[in-house]
Amino acid sequence: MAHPRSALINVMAGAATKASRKLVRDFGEVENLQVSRKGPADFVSTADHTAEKTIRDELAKARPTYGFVMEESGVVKGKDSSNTWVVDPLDGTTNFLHAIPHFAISIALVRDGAPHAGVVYNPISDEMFWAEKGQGAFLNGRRLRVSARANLQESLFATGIPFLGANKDAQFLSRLEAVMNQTAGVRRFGSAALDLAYVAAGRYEGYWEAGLCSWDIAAGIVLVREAGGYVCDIDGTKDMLSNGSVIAANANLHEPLTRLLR
Ligand code: 2AM
Ligand code: CA
Ligand code: CA
Ligand code: CA
Repeated sequence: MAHPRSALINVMAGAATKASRKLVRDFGEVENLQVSRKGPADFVSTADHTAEKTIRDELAKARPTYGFVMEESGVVKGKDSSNTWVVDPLDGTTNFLHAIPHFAISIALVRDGAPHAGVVYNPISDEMFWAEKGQGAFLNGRRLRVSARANLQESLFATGIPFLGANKDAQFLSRLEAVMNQTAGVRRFGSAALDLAYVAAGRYEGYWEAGLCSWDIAAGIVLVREAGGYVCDIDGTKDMLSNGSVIAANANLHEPLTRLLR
């Protein structure tokens, strides 16, 4: 039986679903979208902006006092300073613009500075991942657990490859080499939010990436933790949301992966 969603998750999942309808219609129709650049290879389209506006309107309607941190429109302070929505309306824009069906909407609620609830929705596969602190993690109503694998040699990992103009991760190649030489494989699918959701679902044993932003990871962090996994930052400096580097893995492999990466 599908696990029921809380009122909070209903608000978040409802906003993601509503925004996804136009994204799905625009998917594969790049010629109808206006695309611009925020950096040399950092593209944004009218689809990103439209999705963000829908999400913002839906969330504000349901929780008028909460603030926002949004990738495209920035920070909007709320009356309630302890609750902030952290929104990436389209994670995987490069995939979206290349008609690759691997992208997601990521919505998190950050409460008193810590990720409290997260929704990551891939509208093409119709996979709705959600989690709330203390309540577990779910995929379309089925409870999620991280994988139980304990050997690096049998395990599959994901990362993000820095792109033209990205925040430089000077150690990327040495970290990749360390992991690829010890494991069954490394994948790079291009959506940080889905990478974390896949760790929560036990598809990857782990994932790491540096140079990210809070909206890429806030929702996925809740998913991984509520599925029984661990998440920390790569450097050990604690605040992942502002630092933008993550190591996420199942409970068995988090420490071995961290050792390979540091
Ligand atoms: P975005 O699609 O929301 O911009 C990690 O790889 C993150 O980097 C992705 O989640 C993606 O989020 C962002 N990113 C921005 N430009 C990118 C590019 N050219 N290639 C890959 N990822 C990119
Ligand atoms: Ca972007
Ligand atoms: Ca993103
Ligand atoms: Ca985005």
